[in-house]
Amino acid sequence: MTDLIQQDNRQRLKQHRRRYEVLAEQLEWQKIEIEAVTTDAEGFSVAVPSWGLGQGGTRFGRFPIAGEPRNLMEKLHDAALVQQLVGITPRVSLHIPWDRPENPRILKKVARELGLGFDAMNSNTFQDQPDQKHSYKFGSLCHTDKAVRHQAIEHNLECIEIGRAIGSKSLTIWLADGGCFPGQQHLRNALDRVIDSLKSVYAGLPRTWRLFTEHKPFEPGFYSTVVQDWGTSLMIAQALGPQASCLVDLGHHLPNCNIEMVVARLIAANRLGGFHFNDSKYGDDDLSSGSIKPYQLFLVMHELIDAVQDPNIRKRRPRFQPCYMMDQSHNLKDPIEDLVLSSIEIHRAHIKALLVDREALTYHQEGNDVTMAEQVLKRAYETDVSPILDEVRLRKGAALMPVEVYRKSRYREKVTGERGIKMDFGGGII
Ligand code: PSV
Ligand code: MN
Repeated sequence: MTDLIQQDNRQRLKQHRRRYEVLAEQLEWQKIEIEAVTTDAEGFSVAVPSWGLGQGGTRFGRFPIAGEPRNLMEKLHDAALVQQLVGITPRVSLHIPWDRPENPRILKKVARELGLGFDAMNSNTFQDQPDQKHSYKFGSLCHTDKAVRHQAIEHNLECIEIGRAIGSKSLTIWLADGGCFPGQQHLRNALDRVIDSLKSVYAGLPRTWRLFTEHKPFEPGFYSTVVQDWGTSLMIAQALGPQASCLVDLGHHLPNCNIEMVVARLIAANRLGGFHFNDSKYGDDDLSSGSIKPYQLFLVMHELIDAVQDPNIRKRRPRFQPCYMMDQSHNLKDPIEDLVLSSIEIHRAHIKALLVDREALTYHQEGNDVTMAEQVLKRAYETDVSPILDEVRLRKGAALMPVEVYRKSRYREKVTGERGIKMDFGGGII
């Protein structure tokens, strides 16, 4: 792959250099030094979800493609390929038990050889497993039965154990716990039980680790969800302690929610822990990042960069750096292509947010000049930063045209011989 990338890059280099120079000149007029932006952009990375490497499905069905990864090792190989192509996805986020490794130490070694590390661990108490003693049908950490809660706590502790062995530093907990009908659950007591259970998980957290709670307003509970919004997620983090914070999945909001406001509030409360990037049009949460609301993605990034550059935030949290992860699992696109392009869209929003003239923005905000303030944001958003994105990939030895190179490599066709086709047409997320 490396040879193919270099060969393809060579053919495009001249044109890229020209485009980069034109943008450099354009930014110079705005008193922005392109090299400073590119250097900053080189520090960007986003984790790949292991479950996004397989063909996703909807709850109505799945359309398998040939050559899907059959196990964790094959998923790692695909993740390494994504990283080779884009250079900004050096970590994978694992989901247990889907990705339970036979030998975590060997897994860590293989990953290192492939140039990969591990991001947050994800626990799964939203499905029953064949060897499981108690069912999660009526909840896990919130369950009325102590034995079920205990089983869910133990599962989360096991995720931490595996994570420690492979070099992860955080645990993300998303709970499907909730109800489908009014009266099914005592709304306050269910939350009390979740907080109580989470205290036991938190007690098992290594000192250098972080625990993220991920809210979601509905699905699979269609009437109520125990951790339904950022307010509840914040209550939990505050009840647990300083190592707990909130994870924002961009698809987990009710329609028209102002997500950048949620982000700003969580930053203000010092509890923004991380992101699951994806996009959403209606009630879905698996569309490719930046495919539906790219301006929203930019505004979210603007809040993040604003916080990173704010000396007051830095005083409180010198290393303010929420974890960036993708969480999408597409049912139509080739997952590798989807992850490649999505990581680039998130990076694009990040770079555009770096271009915001924050001094001018503050000036116009203080003077209540609505038009000019908005224009500052729009100017950054409307700048075509593709040459910077390309330059970062070039400097990292990745591809100027990643999807084209991937298709040229015929990777999917090549692995199909070995992997075959997973004849799973069932509904579900994976
Ligand atoms: C739930 O919809 C979610 O966003 C959580 O992050 C899960 O871990 C993931 O999706 C599973 O697909
Ligand atoms: Mn998620």
